[in-house]
Amino acid sequence: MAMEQTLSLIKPDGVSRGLIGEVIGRFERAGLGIKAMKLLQLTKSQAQMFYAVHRDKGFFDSLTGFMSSGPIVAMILEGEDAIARNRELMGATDYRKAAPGTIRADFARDIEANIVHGSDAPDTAQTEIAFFFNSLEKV
Ligand code: IDP
Ligand code: MG
Repeated sequence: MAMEQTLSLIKPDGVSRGLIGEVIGRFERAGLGIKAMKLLQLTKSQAQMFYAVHRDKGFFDSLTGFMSSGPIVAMILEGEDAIARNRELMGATDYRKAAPGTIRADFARDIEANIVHGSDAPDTAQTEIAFFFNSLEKV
């Protein structure tokens, strides 16, 4: 295990449904530290940049429309094995396959609007953190 940082997003559905505190509480109780945090709304083109890896997928236009449809919360989480532990707390992409007690199993009812994003590997964590935060915005 290594000390890691990862990017977490509470997606527009999580913010509009009043789940900011619920999601952050789960991270805090799991011992993940918050090293940066802000509320913002992506433009469609920023959402397209963030999700560029999915540009050839059939759901790309819908996904980036959804991700730019309202405010999101962006956070840097830090802890031992933070990337995998955040993904465990989130649950599988498809809420129907997410383990009981995970964020997506508990709250998502749509494969696209699934409450949270989390980086999936050290290299994507680094790129995604740099996409949202500059050095003055981190503790
Ligand atoms: P992840 O968020 O669990 O890492 P990815 O495969 O990276 O999942 O997909 C990014 C996001 O795209 C998902 O969180 C979800 O919002 C959306 N998405 C993934 N697969 C589908 C799909 O089959 N239909 C609609 N949206 C999808
Ligand atoms: Mg992903």
